Amino acid sequence: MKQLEIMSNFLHHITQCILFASFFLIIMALLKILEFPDPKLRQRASEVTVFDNTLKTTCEDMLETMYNAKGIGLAAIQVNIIKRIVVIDLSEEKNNPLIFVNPEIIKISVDTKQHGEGCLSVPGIYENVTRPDSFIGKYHDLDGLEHKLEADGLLSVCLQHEIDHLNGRVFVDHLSRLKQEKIVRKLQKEKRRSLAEA
Ligand code: GNR
Ligand code: NI
Repeated sequence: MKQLEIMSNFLHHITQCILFASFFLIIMALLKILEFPDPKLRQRASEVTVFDNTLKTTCEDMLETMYNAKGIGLAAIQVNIIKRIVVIDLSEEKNNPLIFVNPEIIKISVDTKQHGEGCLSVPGIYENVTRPDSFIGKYHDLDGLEHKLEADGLLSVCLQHEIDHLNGRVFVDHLSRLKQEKIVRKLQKEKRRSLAEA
């Protein structure tokens, strides 16, 4: 009898947990982030031509995924959506989501700048990358309207990093072969360690 009571209590708890979890699944979707050197990250993403509610939902899911992972930017290709969509939030309070559909660089500055970069698809790696200091570009918003853009500072760094993703490029491609090999080995070691723990 006592056993039956424990069992029923246990089932009650499990049911509550599932209800609780599904509540969150309804209001947000965390997407799985692909990790270097996954060949899926090497595809060229295709232009967005339809500006519908599916696109809006995709952007919301991407923002949730980016905030959850503590990133400042995310390209759709990183979550296995092969479309030219980028989300960014550079604000301290994480309350300024920016969405760039079909972002394009028109003109880069001659000046270059070195900046420390990390990537949600290359966890735990942080290296200096040299890129054009600023650029002029364009993008579409969620309604399909085209906007012009002059990016400098962190927005310039981050958008160039994201546009690289859309073209199948990852920030480690800008590093020396030796550094790239070291990074691959470090990530493999990290993966083996986490598999052994599980
Ligand atoms: O979270 C991120 N931080 C970051 C820091 C310096 C330069 C670029 C970035 S983007 C990165 C998130 C990411 O992987 N976007 O693709
Ligand atoms: Ni990245």
